[in-house]
Amino acid sequence: MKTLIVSLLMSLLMLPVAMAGERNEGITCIYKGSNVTATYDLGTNGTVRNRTVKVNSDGGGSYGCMGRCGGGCGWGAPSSYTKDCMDHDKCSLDTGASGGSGDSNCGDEFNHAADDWAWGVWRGCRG
Ligand SMILES: [Ca+2]
Repeated sequence: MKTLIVSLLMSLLMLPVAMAGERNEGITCIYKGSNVTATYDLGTNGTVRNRTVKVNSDGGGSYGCMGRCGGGCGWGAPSSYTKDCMDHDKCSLDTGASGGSGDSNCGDEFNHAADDWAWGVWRGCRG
């Protein structure tokens, strides 16, 4: 019985990991000019895409600074470059996302990037 309860608890703990098509990678710094693999999924648990993107490259339109947290290239305030922000930028660029956390494809990536946006500079991820 005890084994059953333990394995049940284990599977409950593993559930969020197993469900995540794309995961929150904490605040992982990325650096301008380097190539990183942007990962996102369609929907919130859909087909995962991996795409190589050069950090700070110009994706066109409002995606002039790929991997930078916050909208576009900003207005001069310090911002950070992180993996989760790159995932969200690439997702948004490829799927034409809008609406931040409410976007059907990139809302989950947006939420994963929120801590990066808030704390990335403080954590030393200024690119
Ligand atoms: Ca997604």
